[in-house]
Amino acid sequence: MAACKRGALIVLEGVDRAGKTTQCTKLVESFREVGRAAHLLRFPDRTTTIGKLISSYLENKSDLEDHTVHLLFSANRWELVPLMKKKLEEGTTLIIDRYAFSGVAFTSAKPDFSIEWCKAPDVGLPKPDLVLYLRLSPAAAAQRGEFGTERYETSGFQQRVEGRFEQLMDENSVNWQVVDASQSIDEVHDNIKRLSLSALTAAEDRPIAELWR
Ligand code: ADP
Ligand code: 2DT
Repeated sequence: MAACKRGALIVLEGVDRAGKTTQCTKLVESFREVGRAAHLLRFPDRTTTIGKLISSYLENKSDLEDHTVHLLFSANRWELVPLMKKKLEEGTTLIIDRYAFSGVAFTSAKPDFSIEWCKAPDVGLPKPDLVLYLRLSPAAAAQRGEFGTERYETSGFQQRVEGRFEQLMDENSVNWQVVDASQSIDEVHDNIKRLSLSALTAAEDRPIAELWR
């Protein structure tokens, strides 16, 4: 009997209001419409014990030392790895709203944090088969509404984060695809859907790889 084909691990990254959440939801629906199992995850997952500590920090209800919160964001991914592997091996594609790349981009945008230090705790996580970077200028993002009130939601910090994402994308060990997020929701979706279905075809007969290793 032929072994069951695995699902693909697809990550959406980008700055605030680039459309990640909108597109993740639409992508899961599209996979299901073509008969492929798909499941949506987001990081941070604020529902776990670790996720609640992170959520309180992001809402400015508590303070955490910068290295400590970075490691908590990473731990919040590691705690989901058994579930992620199980779903992928069952043939379910995972669509993930933010992953380790947000972890590195946000912490390394703080003073005195190197990209190298920031990557270390996430080395060995399940490696995405595709990372879609929704690129949007700060001016276009501003037209989509005001910043919220959470930590990191200021234009100066978001600009530094954007610079870090651009640096991370120079690495060719990760399958980055840049999508112009200034197009209409349907146009962005059509691009993302095409890239994602072809990533699934390429991934389904291959083992799950390890990130940054
Ligand atoms: P993110 O998860 O990246 O912060 P969201 O998906 O929550 O972004 O979208 C932020 C806001 O922008 C929402 O009000 C959403 O309806 C709107 N939006 C998303 N994509 C587009 C688009 N392509 N064009 C115009 N508005 C968009
Ligand atoms: P949203 O829930 O609105 O996406 O905001 N972040 C995220 C980090 O600093 N490190 C991480 O590892 C991850 C996944 C990005 C979550 C905020 O938390 C930041 C914005």
